[in-house]
Amino acid sequence: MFMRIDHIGIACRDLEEKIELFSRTFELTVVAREVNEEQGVKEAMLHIADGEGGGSYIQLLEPLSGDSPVGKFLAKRGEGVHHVAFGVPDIAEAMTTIGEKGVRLLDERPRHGSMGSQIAFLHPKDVGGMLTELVQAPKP
Ligand code: MC0
Repeated sequence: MFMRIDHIGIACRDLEEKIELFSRTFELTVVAREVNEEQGVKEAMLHIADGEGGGSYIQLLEPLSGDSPVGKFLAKRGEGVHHVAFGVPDIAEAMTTIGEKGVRLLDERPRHGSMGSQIAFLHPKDVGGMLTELVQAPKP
């Protein structure tokens, strides 16, 4: 199964402040902004590089409410790395293959993600404490 790093998701209390910090520090550019009500986040994607199968990004995430996944994470752990997202060519196939290895899927079917992608999460307790996301980029 071919995988690449699609993005690293960072939990933030103030999205605009962290966009300014990451843009200034690493000279990255915001290429997309979105409010994803289903996931309970307001987010920005900062482009790092392009590679085989798609780009790689830093994803900054501000929660829409305290009881959303990122809101609960901030209350418990504070700001920082929230998840790592692997890009896969076929998300349904990746979910089946990984699920058969005994890793719990947090989504029964792919959901809507950043920039038109399809996404699904794996339970952090089954992946060494790392909340893991699978991403299938939209077809060009
Ligand atoms: C919770 N845990 C984590 C974690 N969040 N471990 C590592 N990284 C994280 N981000 C740990 C907790 O500390 C706890 O461990 C255990 O997992 C269960 O957590 P909980 O607090 O009891 O349960 P919940 O209700 O907070 O659920 C956690 C869970 C949830 C990961 C299942 O957040 C979830 O379903 N997340 C997937 C969706 C998501 O995160 N959406 C936001 C990004 P202990 O040892 O204390 O028991 S949306 C996104 O990123 C989209 C827009 C995109 O990329 O396109």
